[in-house]
Amino acid sequence: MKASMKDFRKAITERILVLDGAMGTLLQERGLAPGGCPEEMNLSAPEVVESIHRDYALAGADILVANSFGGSRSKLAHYGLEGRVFEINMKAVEIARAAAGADCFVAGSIGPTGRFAMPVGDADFDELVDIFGEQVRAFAEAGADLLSLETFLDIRELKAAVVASRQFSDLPVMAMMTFDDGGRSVLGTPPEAAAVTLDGIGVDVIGSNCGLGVDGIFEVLQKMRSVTSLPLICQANAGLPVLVDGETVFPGTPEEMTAYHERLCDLGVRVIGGCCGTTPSHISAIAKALGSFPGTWSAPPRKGWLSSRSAVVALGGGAPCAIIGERINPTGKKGYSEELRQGKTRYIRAEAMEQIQAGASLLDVNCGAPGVDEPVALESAVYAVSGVASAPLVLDSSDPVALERGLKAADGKVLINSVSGEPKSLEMVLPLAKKYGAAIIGLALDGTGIPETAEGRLAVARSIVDAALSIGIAREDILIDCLTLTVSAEQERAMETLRALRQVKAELGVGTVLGVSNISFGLPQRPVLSSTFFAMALEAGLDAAIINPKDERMMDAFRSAMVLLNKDVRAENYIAHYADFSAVESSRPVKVPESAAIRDRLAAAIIEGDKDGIVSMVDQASAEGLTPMQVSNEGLLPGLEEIGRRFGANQIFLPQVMLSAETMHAAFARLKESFGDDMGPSLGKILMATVEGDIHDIGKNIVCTLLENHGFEVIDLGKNVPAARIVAAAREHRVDAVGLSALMTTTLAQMSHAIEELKAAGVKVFTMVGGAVVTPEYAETIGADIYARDALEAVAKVKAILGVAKP
Ligand code: THG
Repeated sequence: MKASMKDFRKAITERILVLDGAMGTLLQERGLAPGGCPEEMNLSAPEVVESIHRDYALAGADILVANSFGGSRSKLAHYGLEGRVFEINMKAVEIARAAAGADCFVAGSIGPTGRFAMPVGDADFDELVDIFGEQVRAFAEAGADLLSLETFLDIRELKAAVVASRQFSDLPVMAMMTFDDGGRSVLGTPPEAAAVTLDGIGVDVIGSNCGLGVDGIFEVLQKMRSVTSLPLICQANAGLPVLVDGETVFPGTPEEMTAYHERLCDLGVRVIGGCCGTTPSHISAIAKALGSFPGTWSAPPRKGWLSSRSAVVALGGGAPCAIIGERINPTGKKGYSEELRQGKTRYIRAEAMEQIQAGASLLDVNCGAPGVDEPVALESAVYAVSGVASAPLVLDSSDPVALERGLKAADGKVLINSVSGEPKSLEMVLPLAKKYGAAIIGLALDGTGIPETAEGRLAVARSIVDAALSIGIAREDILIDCLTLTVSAEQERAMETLRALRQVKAELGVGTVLGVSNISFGLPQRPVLSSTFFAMALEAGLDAAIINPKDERMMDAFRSAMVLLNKDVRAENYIAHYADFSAVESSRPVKVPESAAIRDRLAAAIIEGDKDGIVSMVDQASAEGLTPMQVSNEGLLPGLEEIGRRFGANQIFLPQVMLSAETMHAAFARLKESFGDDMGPSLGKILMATVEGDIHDIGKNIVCTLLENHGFEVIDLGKNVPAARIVAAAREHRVDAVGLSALMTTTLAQMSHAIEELKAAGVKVFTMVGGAVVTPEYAETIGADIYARDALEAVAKVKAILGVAKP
């Protein structure tokens, strides 16, 4: 093997490399017959191929891609050339090398085989690895510097190509998929899922080629960046093809290709080339434009993810706990065991769908039962589940042979469940995770069983983590199971599991998983106990839970804990699940189109809580000549009134009200920026305070926000405010009303005291009271003018009493 002097892996850390442009179209211009085999020209017309490489090298390319894209056995077979795979691919590298000189890298190019992988087609994973392996061996033998896997539509075929690249060489690998303008590959994979899968399997550079212009590829790469810290590659077409006089023309000019360079560089794109329709003049423009860009880039921190063909799920690193559906498991399920023995998958498919419906984000697949050929069963189970559910998979087996079959059948990045601390398990299972790009669950037990103490389990966990790291499995791809024991048998050890969990997270910095329901084995009403243990484990920081998602008690505990642990932002999932959903659905506005009147769009933005979108809408309204008063009264306020109506009808809840209020705030801030003091008069001045002795001010703050958003000027004295200060401030600021809040029965008296003091001092203002323990009767007793049940009622009643209800 001729090793190159240059190091591609190092080079991409130092500068952005230019890759060449299209090969096929130039070959046609220079003599390739219509319908001819492009790779055959490596043998019959090497000087033509070399001339194209030379033109790209002269244009400034750092990487020349060998003419081997269709050089696989299965592609060459169309031309009767399947016997010459080695020769054609070696020659491809040699020709490029001749043109490359000392400065350019040479990449062996691999494209799809043109066959479909099982179960859709008849290509077996091993067969695909074998086909790609022939090309890889030829490239390595001929001294290529790296491999370029391009234009893949099937993520699993691309995985096979990566496995072959690793198995038959140690060359750096760039892996690219092609996406259409709907944002997925033809076979259904979005950029995020492609990126997670390829990141997992350990390639050097990921990205996209073909299919889209540079604007489209930029969007694809942005999505990839949201889930990966790897360097990226961009190989766009020269725009989208158009038909001119019956011929396909790529209209993109060299200048258009470079318009995205700055954004690409910021994103961590380290290789930029061209695909269909690009020529040496495009590459020359790219090289010139890149000359002025900074060379270095620091990768963002890596995060834990799993993927399927069509979706990704975050794992660990602060993400909400992943729910792993446990029901595809023959334990205690006679029907499923029987189906496994008969090779049927009806139960599997039904449970896959039902568990997703119930809220599972991952699916555990376990096929181990007496009389079952586990490797065969696991493969067909993976195909069956992948066919009906988009959730990433958890392969539940301790048999390495079964695991490997499952790993070959899976489309995305799976979680292996599990490896233990026993040397034999580590030796057999960890290399599988590395080879097929899977994450792993490590069980905190070894040959001597489950250690009694948390410290003992931590020690086993540490040995698993060390072994995994040492063969190149990333820390984010390791979860440790501290093992749930049955509380009925060993009651004193339940808390030991949670103690171990906290230690593993703190000391090893890896994620954690538990088979939660084991805890309640042998006791009545198991879900009662299991769900409480689950809540405790979530508080301890559990990252993934193997549970029955169809058990409502378990999911109740989960959804509640996610709110309390501040992982369910604004309680959105909780509300979506538990609010009267039919009412919410029916009250949702028909989506307001872009073309709608700006007043309606402003209202809709308030209702939706579109904080980001509202600023430009306010600008548009101003540009259309609306005064701040009109923007507020005819756009924003009707939106807020609708929110109030829905809140009153229990169709939405406080988090959404607050989001709408924040949206309102953003709109007002923008109006103030543009109009300064020309905002029009305020509706009135309101003094707000939480009374002395009381330090609860959430409710009072919400009232302040909403009053402001409705056009009042608010003076907020804060919490724990003595009556004397309230009186002084009311007099000083000449306010129209004073709002007082108290949350505790013990501070109610202070409310009464403040109102008495205001009266005694002769300050003529309306008074309003509210807070959890305040009742309308109490308000009347102490002589308050307004009792408000909640913030929206406060606004409405203040407006009414000041006579500013509807301008
Ligand atoms: N850790 C890890 N993996 C695991 C476990 C673990 N995998 C298997 C198991 N434990 C988690 N999965 C299950 C699956 C089913 C049941 C419990 C855990 C179960 N089955 C009922 C029974 O046994 O009676 C059947 C009742 C039913 O129909 O649901 O409870 O700890 N890493």
